[in-house]
Amino acid sequence: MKKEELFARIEKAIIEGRKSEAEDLAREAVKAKLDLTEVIEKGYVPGIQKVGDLWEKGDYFLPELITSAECMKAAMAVLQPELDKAKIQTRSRGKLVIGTVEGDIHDIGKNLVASMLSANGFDVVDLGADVKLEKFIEKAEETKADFICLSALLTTTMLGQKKAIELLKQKNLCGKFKVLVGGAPANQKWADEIGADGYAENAMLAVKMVKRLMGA
Ligand code: B12
Repeated sequence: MKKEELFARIEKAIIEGRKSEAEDLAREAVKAKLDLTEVIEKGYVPGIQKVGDLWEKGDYFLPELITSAECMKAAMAVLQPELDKAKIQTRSRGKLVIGTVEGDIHDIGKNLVASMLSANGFDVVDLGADVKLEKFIEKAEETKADFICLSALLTTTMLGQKKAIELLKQKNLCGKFKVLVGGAPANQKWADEIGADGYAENAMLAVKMVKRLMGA
């Protein structure tokens, strides 16, 4: 099967919520030794984005959304160990604590950012979703992280990104950790407004930005 055909089938499997097919296609990509980053960016991500569009148009409802999200997770479970194996660097390029802020259970995008950073040689401590702001800071201190990465998908929860930076200031920890923000409602203007060190629109750009900030 041609690469483009595989990407199109992956996208369709995510949109139509066919979990075993989404997993099988991930296995096929691994077997064909394709660049898995490209497979994710050109197959899986466009799939879940189209699901979002369908939901916004009112063509999809919550059950479809959940099914597609599960397909995405199942496929990532196949791809993640392979991405880990492909890590070229053995010495860590830096450590990051990442999670979705409290009140927010969206974790697909955050997981992609974590996967890509990990595949690019960074040490990633993934705290999951709906994470208390204090916990980000505690873990960053405990693990001596370089970055705190805050994901938020809701306009309400993105305020947690601002609060986390305020909390760091209160604790006199500003400057100790670089804070990165992301998620659909965030943008560069928001990042500047709240005093974040960086913002990236997607997982690939997040890797680029972290590398730049680490001087790597
Ligand atoms: C899938 C989905 C769900 C799934 C989540 C499953 C999961 N495990 O994540 C389910 C069905 C559970 C869900 C629930 C809800 N959802 Co929802 N959901 C979505 C949907 C369709 C796609 C999100 C997604 O996964 N996108 C794909 C990933 C790849 O993109 P991404 O998340 O943006 O991440 C990329 C970048 O943003 C960036 N990034 C992400 N995080 C970070 C972090 C850092 C540090 C950096 C640098 C970069 C970065 O890189 C990522 C990869 O490229 C969006 C619609 C949309 N268009 O976004 C709505 C959406 C986010 N949901 C929405 C809503 C309202 C809800 C609910 C409140 C619905 C309800 N009434 O119950 C609940 C939320 C409950 C809660 N407390 O969190 C709204 C938010 C509206 C708003 N402006 O606040 C949206 C925008 C839909 C809409 N238009 O109404 N949802």
